[in-house]
Amino acid sequence: MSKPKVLVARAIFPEVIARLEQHFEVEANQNDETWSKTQLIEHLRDKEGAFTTGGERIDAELLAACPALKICANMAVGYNNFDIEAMTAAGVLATNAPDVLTETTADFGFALLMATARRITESEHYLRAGKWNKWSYDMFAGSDIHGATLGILGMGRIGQGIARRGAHGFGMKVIYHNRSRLDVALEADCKASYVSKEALLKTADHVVLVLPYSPASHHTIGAAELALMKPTATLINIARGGIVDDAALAVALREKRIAAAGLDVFEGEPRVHPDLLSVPNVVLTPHIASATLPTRLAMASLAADNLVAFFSGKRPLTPLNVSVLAIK
Ligand code: 8YV
Repeated sequence: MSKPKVLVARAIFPEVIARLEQHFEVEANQNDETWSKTQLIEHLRDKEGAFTTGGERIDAELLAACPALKICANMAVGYNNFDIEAMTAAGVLATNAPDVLTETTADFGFALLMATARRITESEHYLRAGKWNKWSYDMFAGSDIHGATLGILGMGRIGQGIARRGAHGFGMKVIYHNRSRLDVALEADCKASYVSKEALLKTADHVVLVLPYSPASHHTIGAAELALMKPTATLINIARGGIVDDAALAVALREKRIAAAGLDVFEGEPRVHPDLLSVPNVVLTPHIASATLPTRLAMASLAADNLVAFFSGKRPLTPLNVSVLAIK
């Protein structure tokens, strides 16, 4: 019997390709070519399965051009690259890669918070530029993490990981806002109190964004929300580009309406708003919150497991649109 054809849309671990080759006829983009949508469709047209990494848009137009497609396995917890409604209508299963990246991503969120609040990259640039001639009492004075109020917008698994680090490790007072309130036991575990979004923005010393992107969360933080924040506050975005209005944030940073920001994700990445590149009080990283090799391997392996399970007639581990499974 011939093996199902699967496309791996981006370069990934060779061992994961080797595993997929045991089960599938694999076309792998191991040269990591940048494909236009038309090129992606050309490569995917005859495939039954796709391994995507979060950057490939799977929508009605692509699905119509790829009638053999049955499953797209995303190597990412976020899946805003998937039009789930269109995939469900086309009978295409979507899977993501949750859990395996939670702690690594929470570590990074906390690292970015500390780098931002304590002005680590800004002061390093100063030192490297040879500008450090003498010590002064207020040189690169930042804001404290310990004992401060940490506001988390989006209290899923990663948000909870950041809350635990803040509350248990740094004695922070943790407040959060989420679509739904956590149950009492989880709130106690995270030592976190539920507040309105407005109260969170007004009272937090550090605001961390960890909510999923959807049209409803577009520009959750814009000029009006930035205006609610304390002038001494920091804003961290490890969620998705588009959740923050980057142009409005650059203005708020330049005018010191908030103290600093740390951004791992951007509107229209890998492009970065030029005004963000020219303000000093922002730490910028290229979407690396889940980037440790063991975690990236676990994410890729989970995406591969989903493909293998699906084509073996088993239930994939992390399906998103389960209704598709019922009609398969
Ligand atoms: C990924 C992420 O590295 O999992 C996610 O949602 O944002 C990152 O961990 C990125 O999406 C590329 O796969």
